Amino acid sequence: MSRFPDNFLWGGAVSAHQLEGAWNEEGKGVSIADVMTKGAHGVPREITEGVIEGKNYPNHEAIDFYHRYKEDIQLFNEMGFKCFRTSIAWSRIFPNGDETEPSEEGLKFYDNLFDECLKYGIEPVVTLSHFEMPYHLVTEYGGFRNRKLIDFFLNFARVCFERYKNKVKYWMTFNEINNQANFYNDFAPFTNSGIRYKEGEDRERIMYQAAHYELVASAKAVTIGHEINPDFQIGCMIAMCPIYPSTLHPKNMLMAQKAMQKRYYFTDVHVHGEYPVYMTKYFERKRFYLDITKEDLDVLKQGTVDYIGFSYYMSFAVSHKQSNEEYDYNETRDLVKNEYIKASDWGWPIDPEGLRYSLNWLTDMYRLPLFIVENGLGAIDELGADGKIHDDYRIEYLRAHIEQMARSVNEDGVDLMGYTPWGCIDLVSAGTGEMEKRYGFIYVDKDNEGNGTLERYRKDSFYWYKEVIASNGEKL
Ligand code: P53
Repeated sequence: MSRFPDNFLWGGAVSAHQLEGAWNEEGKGVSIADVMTKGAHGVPREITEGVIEGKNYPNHEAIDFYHRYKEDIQLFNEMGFKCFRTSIAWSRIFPNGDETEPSEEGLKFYDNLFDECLKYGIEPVVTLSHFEMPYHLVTEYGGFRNRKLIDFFLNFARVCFERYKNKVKYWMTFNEINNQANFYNDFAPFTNSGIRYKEGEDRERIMYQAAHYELVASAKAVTIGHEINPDFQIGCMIAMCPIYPSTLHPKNMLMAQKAMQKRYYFTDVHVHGEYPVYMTKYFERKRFYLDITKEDLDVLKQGTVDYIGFSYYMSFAVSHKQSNEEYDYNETRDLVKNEYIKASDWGWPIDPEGLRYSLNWLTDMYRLPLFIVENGLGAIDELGADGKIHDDYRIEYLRAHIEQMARSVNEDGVDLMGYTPWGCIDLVSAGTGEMEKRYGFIYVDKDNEGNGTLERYRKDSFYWYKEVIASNGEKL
């Protein structure tokens, strides 16, 4: 007996800005990903004021998927992909973000891309906003600080839904919308919301306001999408890192619960169409007088999602600090190392059971179908002289996670739609901008400095994953 449903969506995931390149071709505007330089583990990417000559912007060329997508999709087909998750670069469709008419060249590219997938029976799974809003919306409007962004996003969403309504069925609105719960870090507010903080600003209040506008934009997009095609399946997208208590001390248990609320209330709004009461209480206590209108609350109620898409890479652990009587969560301050599990070379804890825990937790909380739209191991790979890449560590990581997925489905009854491991072809890391933090089944010959032939090679994991798909998860 098969361990996954017959129609299980095996595939792989990427985002436009991390692989397409062609950053200024055929009318594309500058996006927020185009002004981020290369960093490294422990070295943040610099966010520059516009594109500055002489800096290393790895997303400008990325892996040149824009010109090589046919060859790459053929390789995905060779692995037997049932689906392919990518995003639509907002700045190809609306170069500045505030135009009224979309760019036909941009739309045409995604027509060709989706047609190429459908030719092989590969179902496109599309994220609308994946860390790549037009940069003009940052400089001119302050990103999602500004309510006007709701309408700009909706113009974009409407155009995509109309244009691809017969090609794309599975959609997601905002990628990892809850990353910005880590608002002390500059990366997440910028990539999620196009926010650059100024000295002395109340980072947290600004983040909650931006997230509110995004949640409204998302809900409205769900409603519009369902009007355009009632068969659309439109999901949210959450970065799922379950938060464990550091010890058995009840204060740590309570701290873990409060931390989970701060990272996952986003899901409550997406799924239930309203703010959980702990958040309204929190806003009151903090005196965050947010711009949340009666009409917004109706919009949220109307546009609840069809499924929960989420990424899973790791779990977190949290410890309560004596001084924190209110049990407020500060992701930069409160996370601690979990001594029971190992971490990747980039310090990401590796915790396969945490995936089963997450699948059960999300099911208990929300009772919706779940879709694991990212999972994987970022690692250094060695290209051998024989053109082979022996990435057994990656196989081991994925095998352990798929094993937990199978148990969740078969023993726990979790309703799981599919699995799309991240960076199915090597691409630019979002967090560090490195090429050499690789996730792929397909190796791309390019290094951190941008040197290489861009040639593609099948890794050992390529052949392994092909067998996993062919056996519907039996042969791990
Ligand atoms: P990279 C942080 C924590 C969890 C997921 O990440 C994250 C991040 C941001 O770095 O991002 C997601 O490339 C994201 C992808 C990203 C992938 O995880 O930093 O949706 O765009 O590439 C892996 O190793």
